[in-house]
Amino acid sequence: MIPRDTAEGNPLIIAVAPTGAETTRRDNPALPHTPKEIAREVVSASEVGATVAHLHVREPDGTPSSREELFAECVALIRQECDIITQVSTGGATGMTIEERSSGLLASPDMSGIEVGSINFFNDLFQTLPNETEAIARVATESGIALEIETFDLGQIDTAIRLHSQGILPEPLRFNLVFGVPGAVAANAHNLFAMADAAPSSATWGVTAIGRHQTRMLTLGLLLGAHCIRVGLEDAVYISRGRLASSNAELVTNIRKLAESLGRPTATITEAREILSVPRRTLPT
Ligand code: KMH
Ligand code: ZN
Repeated sequence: MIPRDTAEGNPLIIAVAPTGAETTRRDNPALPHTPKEIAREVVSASEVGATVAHLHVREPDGTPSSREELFAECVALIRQECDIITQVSTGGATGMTIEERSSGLLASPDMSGIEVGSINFFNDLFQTLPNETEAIARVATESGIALEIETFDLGQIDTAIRLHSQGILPEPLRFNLVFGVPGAVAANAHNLFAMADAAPSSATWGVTAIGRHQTRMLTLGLLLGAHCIRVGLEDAVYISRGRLASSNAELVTNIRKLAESLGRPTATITEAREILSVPRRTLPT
C-alpha cells in the first residue's frame, strides 16, 4: 500500500539481477554467464550497496539453464564472499517446465521468486498454473526459503492475496511489481500507483522495470515508498541513453546516487534482512 508520507529517510533495498534469461552478450558484452562470473558481479554489486541478488543461471555459452549444480555453485561462491540475500528465480526462462524452474530451490538460497499467474512474455507464453504456484510455495516453505511474489499484472496481486487467504502463500507477503514486459502491465505512473496500492499494508513491495523505463519507474517507486528497487543486466543493459552499462555494479551505483539524492538512504544487509523478514540461514555443514 502507498504510505501517506514520502518515505523520506526510510532505508531502500537495492536488488541486483545480474544475468536473467533474455538478454545476451550481443545486447551487452558485460553479461555474466558462468557461476564464477555471476558471483563476481554480485559481490561487486554488493560492495556498492546491493543487498538482494536475484539469480538465474546459464550454461557457459550463455544459454539459460536450470541445472541444479550451477545454482549450487553460484549460491556457494556468493556466500563465501558476502552476506547478500540470495534469491533464486523460479521463473527461469519461457519454455522451461515447472520442475526445471524449481531447481534453484535445491541450492538452499535465502529466498526464491514465485509466480502467481500466466502472461504473454514478448512473443512467448510464460505460464504458471495455480497448482504450480502451490507446489513451489510448498517446497520453499518446507525448506525455510522466503518467497518474493513476482507480479506482472494487477490481477496477479489479487491472486496472491487469494492464495494467501487459502493458506498457500505464507506471511509475510513480499511483492515485486514488474513493469514493461511486452504482454503484461505497461510501465507508467498510473499502473505503478494501482499495483502498489493493491498490495496489503502489511506487505513489502519493490519495483522492477524493463528496458528504457527502468530509471523513471524505480524513481517513482522509491518516492512512493517502495521498500525495494531492482536493477541489473536482466532488466536493462543501458546506464543512460545510448551508453551500455559496464557492469551490474555500475547500475547499482547509479540508482543508489539518485535514490540518496531523493532522501532514500541505501539499506544495509542487516536492515534489508529486517525489512524483508529474511534471517540469515544456518546451513548444515
Ligand atoms: N525470464 C522470465 C521468463 C523471474 O525470474 O521470476 C521470467 C523471469 C521472472 O525472469
Ligand atoms: Zn528473473
